[in-house]
Amino acid sequence: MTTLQTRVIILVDLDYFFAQAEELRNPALKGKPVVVGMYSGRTADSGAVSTSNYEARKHGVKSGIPLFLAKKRLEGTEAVFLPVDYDYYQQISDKIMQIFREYADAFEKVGIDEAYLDVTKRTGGDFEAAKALVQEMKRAVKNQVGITFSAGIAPDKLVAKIASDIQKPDGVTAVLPSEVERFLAPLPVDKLLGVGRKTSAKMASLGIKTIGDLARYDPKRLMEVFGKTIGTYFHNAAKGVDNDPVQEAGESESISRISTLKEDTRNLDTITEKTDQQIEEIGKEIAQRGIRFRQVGIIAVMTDLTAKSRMQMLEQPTNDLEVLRKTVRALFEKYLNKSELEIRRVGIKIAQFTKEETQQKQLTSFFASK
Ligand code: TTP
Ligand code: MG
Repeated sequence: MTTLQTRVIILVDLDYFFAQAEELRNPALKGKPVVVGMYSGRTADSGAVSTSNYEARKHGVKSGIPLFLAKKRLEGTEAVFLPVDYDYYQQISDKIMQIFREYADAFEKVGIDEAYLDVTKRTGGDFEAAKALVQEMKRAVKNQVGITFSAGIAPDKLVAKIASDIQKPDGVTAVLPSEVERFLAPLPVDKLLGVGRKTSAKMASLGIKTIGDLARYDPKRLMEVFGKTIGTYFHNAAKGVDNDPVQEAGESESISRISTLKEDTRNLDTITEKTDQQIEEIGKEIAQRGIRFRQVGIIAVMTDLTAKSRMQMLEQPTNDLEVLRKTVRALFEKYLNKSELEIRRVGIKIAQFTKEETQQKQLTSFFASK
């Protein structure tokens, strides 16, 4: 019998990120309301709040409200207003994401301040171990960068994301597989990705207010109302079912090169002379695209035209071509020991890319971001 292993997924979300980053470089801001604004430039106060710290939120100042309104609500306080400094936040984010990556079997960044970690393997599927891991990550990020974050731990991405919002800032909320439906049931439907104002109004007209209402609603009827794809998604989502893997954007792609040798050979130097040329080309492409790779493969087409491939996973994503050269050589060496035939064509393939900037994926881009 095959039993599907329950996954352990963590969603990490940096607390009041832009504002916290500002507090980090200027600790004198701490304790005062801090508002980071996107100034449109038309008049001194036109524009909107990007984010605010928790002091400012006490006064009703939050993401999206107009700056003039924020000013009004914070009148008479020591509030500090700052313009968005995206490059600086990006630097802080990069450092933190690098730390998070080390704690994950699989890692997926979904925005400047958010990422999913699949920690199933390293926790042995144990949620207590995952909680301890989050505490360790919190200490590492606090000590090495000076920023706090909140986390949700759950059997899938959908529930982890909702859980991460429950205790903020600096919180952790774990939802065990057996607790998923009970956890979701009382929450309003608009907590689900893809349920915006229009959809929740539509659902309300069907008598669906909470995620529990949605879970109990006839799935056939949902499909009639919202279409098959989205109706099915809503039904599964309400039950907390989400099989989307944690996967870095672009991870499914690969880059490969293959070419014919001057003569059929079993000579390792002749072979690597060819693959070195291929590596040079591939090197240009990955530099251009700003990607790192974790998987290295070789391809050998033998004199009898059978094709063989061998693959190796590196410890960490890299863009180091010397590592690629060594790995390719080692793979061919090992392969030649196993095979009698001469090789006619050789190739290499790299995959499992990680990219510096992220694209929002599938569902996240399918539905306008919430
Ligand atoms: P969020 O994680 O939504 O918000 P936050 O990190 O500021 O606060 P929380 O503690 O609740 O997680 O967004 C991350 C960053 O994205 C945020 O710091 C600023 C930016 N942002 C905007 O520029 N405009 C917006 O409308 C929102 C919601 C966020
Ligand atoms: Mg955040």
